[in-house]
Amino acid sequence: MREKLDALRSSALGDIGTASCAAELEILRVKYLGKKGELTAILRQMGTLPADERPVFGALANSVRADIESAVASRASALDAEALAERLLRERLDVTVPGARVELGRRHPMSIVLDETRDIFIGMGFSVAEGPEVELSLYDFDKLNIPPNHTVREWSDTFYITEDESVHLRCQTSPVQVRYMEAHRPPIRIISPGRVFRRDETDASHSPMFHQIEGLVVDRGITFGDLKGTLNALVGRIYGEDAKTRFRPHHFPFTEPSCEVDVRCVVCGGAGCRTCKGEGWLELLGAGMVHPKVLAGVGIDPDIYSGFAFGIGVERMTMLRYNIDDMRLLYENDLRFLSQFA
Ligand code: 2NM
Repeated sequence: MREKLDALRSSALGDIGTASCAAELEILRVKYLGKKGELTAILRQMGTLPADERPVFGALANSVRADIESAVASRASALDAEALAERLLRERLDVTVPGARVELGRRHPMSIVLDETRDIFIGMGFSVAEGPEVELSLYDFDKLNIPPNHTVREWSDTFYITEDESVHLRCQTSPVQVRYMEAHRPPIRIISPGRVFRRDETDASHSPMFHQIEGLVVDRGITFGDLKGTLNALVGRIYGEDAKTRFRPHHFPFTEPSCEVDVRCVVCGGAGCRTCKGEGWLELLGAGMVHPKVLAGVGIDPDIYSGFAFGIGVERMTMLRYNIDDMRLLYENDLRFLSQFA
């Protein structure tokens, strides 16, 4: 019996010491200490011993049990420690690896020019008005003193919303100003930025959709001098205080008198080059004193009030500002182009 117990102890301790995982260890524990295990089997034979030998073997059996139990416990904690060490190694994080860079977007060059222009006019006391892109020809033409058969009505061709041609995509943002004048009494100082649509083929300087900023001032005693002062202030802020302007007589149905405003060529300084086609001047915008018929049409008495208005192409202003030679660049969303503007 003693030999059996000693052999059991040494084989159990050997097996347990090399158990490679918790599951294997549990199988060994059951094998040696379980109800149907080897130690139990030996203890069952105790009954065959003489009564005086039983306590000695009982004590020995208990110490074998205790040794196996403590071997199981220490192997279990050794396996836990190994598993933890292995997991820490596997899940190790290198906190010094640089993070993924988040690319910041930037403003489109037209947004830069538009934001700046908006700030300049807000600084002069203007507010910003907006209106629908789908417009009545009543507001885009009739109330602007553009008669039924005027050629500029062809701008709206192919952009009709209704077959009778009374609703179309607006050709200018002037209808916003007409609507504003109908809803507000002078003094009026607004700009109306927005998308406009015209029957034009796409090329380096045309697009069937482009952007305008129109402006309108109506009050008692507004003169052409106010128009010149306001537009010179704008040009000075956008193109530099040494930029020169030229006001040329022109015709618009909705203003009288009307003019076009040129800025001295930003590329050659007036000497004549490819950009200004040898002229020394670049056409920038159209303007004029609001026609008395337009004022009367919105219920503002032209004998008491006068006003000036102007219209600028945002694409054109942006191209002159940054010396961009093809308008299509502004629509293509090519980051090699767009990332050049701060
Ligand atoms: C331009 C040129 C000149 C203009 C006129 C008006 C209104 F509504 F007051 F009659 N709004 N915008 C105007 C005047 C627009 O664009 C080249």
